[in-house]
Amino acid sequence: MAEPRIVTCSRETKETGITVTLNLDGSGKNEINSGIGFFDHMLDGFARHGFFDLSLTCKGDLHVDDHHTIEDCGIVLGTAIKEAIGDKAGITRFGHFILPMDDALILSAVDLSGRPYFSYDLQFTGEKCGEMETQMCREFFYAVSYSAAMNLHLKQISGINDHHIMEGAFKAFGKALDMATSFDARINGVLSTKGSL
Ligand SMILES: [Mn+2]
Repeated sequence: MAEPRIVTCSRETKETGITVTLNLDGSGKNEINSGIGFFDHMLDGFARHGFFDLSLTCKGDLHVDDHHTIEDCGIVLGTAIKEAIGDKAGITRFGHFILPMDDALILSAVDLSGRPYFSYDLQFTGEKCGEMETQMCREFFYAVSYSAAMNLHLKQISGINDHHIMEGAFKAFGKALDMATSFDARINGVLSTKGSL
């Protein structure tokens, strides 16, 4: 295989300071410190099940709320994904997974098309999981999808427990992205009728 696809991205604003190092060809080991325990737990599931090595540190304005921290982590992670996949030569491009987690069944489908599109259909009943607002799940994945310029669909097929629904979504996304970023020896160059993505 070619060199591992590793990038580091940083972003500094008055609201957050974030550094992400992502290795698409990793083993799932990760070190996540966003300041929000539940969100760290979600990113651990994404990295572990996508076999991405991920380190993320964020110093955010959590005295306000969790909004800027989670949204901005999505922006930086999406940027890292975009940079790490590079010219997309030889990769599968499409990925999908249906992940069961107890009561929850979550579908994730991605196309690393270069055209951002986001479709989201998760329904939470509570306002929070730990210190993470459930409505920030949508903001996070929206930020990832447009920063990475990917088409991302997340759909809840079933589910009752908010923790399971959200964790199922992060893991399903990791699995789908792992598939989309994987190399296929049959692919010569970029897999597109247009010749580039
Ligand atoms: Mn859990």
